[in-house]
Amino acid sequence: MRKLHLRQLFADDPKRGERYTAEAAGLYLDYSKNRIIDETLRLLLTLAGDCNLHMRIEAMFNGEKINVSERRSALHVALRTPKGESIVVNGVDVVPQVHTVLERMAAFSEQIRNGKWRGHTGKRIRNIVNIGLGGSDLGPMMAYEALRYYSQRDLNFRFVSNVDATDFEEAIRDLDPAETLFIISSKSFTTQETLANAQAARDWCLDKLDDKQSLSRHFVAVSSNSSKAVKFGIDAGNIFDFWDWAGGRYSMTSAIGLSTMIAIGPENFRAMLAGFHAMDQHFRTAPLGQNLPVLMGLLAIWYNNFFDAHTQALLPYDQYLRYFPVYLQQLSMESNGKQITLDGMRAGWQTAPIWWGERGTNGQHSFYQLIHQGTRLIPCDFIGFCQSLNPLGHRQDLLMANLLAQAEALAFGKTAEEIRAEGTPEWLVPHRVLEGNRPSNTLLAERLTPGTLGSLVALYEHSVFTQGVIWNVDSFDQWGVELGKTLTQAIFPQLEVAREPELKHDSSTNTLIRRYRRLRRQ
Ligand code: G6Q
Repeated sequence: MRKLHLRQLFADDPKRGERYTAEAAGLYLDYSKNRIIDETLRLLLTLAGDCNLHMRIEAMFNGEKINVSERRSALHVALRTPKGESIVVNGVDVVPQVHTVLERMAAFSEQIRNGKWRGHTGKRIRNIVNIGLGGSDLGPMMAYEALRYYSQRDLNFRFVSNVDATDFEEAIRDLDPAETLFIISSKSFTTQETLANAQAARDWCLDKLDDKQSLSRHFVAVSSNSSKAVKFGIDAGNIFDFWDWAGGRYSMTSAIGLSTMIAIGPENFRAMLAGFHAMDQHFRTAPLGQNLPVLMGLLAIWYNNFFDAHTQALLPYDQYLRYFPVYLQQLSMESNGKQITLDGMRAGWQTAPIWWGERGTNGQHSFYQLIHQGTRLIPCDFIGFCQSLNPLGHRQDLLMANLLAQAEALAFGKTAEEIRAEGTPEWLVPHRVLEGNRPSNTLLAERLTPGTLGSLVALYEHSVFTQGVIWNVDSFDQWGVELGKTLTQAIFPQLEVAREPELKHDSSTNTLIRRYRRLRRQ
């Protein structure tokens, strides 16, 4: 396959661009510009079979404890399961719990949206600030931006995540606390950065509103640790629950999506859940060879493990999807950035590549050069829509022409003969050659709606899961982030203490700490 060129594959089979396609839940996938033939697909599907992908999908949907290292289910699919269906975990049907919380979220969102919920001084809430980090930030931030078109425009949304105080200060600089609602989003309610920002928000409100009672009108929490939230000072009636079987990076359809629901309204939020659910059902029931997440997952394996590709580019041609690559980065890299298999052995193969990306056409004028002519193979996912939410003359056609042209140029390139035929001087010919054969998927949908966003996110969730199954890793834990947190706790007091306690780190860390202390004092 290494020697076969996409030019040849397309010449050999005029129907290739129609054959290598699949469609589900409002998404059309063209995977014909991949370096595969029928035999490749057959072998990849056999690999999926050998790894028991079907059984693992069922295990996930049935609430089995597939998060082995944390002994938990990974049941994000329950968060979008329609009322009346049932998923039992530890003897409890979780679907009614999910809907109870969704209904509470809907009632609260409506009150904020229609102005019935007032701030402490009687003013209407105009600003919603979500404070959270990682899975409690990226999903809400991405979804708000993606669905901004559907948002209530007299409400103003901000997302604060960084422990760098600048994030908080810049977010609240122009806000009036009397008109501001803080959503403290933290599953554990122990995340240091989130608590620091929540504390800053509390102090800011108390400073301006000068009454402890005011907090109950300006603070709500989303957490599975309500006792910690109450201890912090959140009114027990202002806490929206979620569960240990909903992992952080898979939680945007839980109460972590409260800011999204306030922005777009309960009806649109439900449409988003329906989009997720449609893709969930497709993943569970479609034959593997026509299954979008499975196909995309297997293609990712193909390049990662057989072509030694190190990265995967995500290229949405829609301004509203500007944070989609950042969101997917966590989804994939935190899920599958592992080297120990489910049996506790070291994986003898590469696992997750680096995911990165940018909106088209911005990326084109930045890093596409490397994808076209660099020495590395970078598989690309192009994502585009047939209708613009903001139609302006021929701009959508122009945008989509760019997407289609890039995928075409990557696949087919331009040969030396073609360049010579244009009268290019011989010395310039090699510089202008684009060898092509650079693979891509194209995902096309009619229009960016809440439902489309739901199916798009679910597509990637399940593609990531498929890859994790093949690599035989636990896609739902994240132990790698722990050590840094522990060391931060150790170093933090060493930076502050004036008498400079003895440092017992390595010579690099010690020297950096001493330098920081010196300059910090000045
Ligand atoms: C995601 C991770 C992680 C988590 C954050 C925030 O899967 O678990 O990104 O979401 O560390 O955690 P809390 O919601 O507990 O504050």
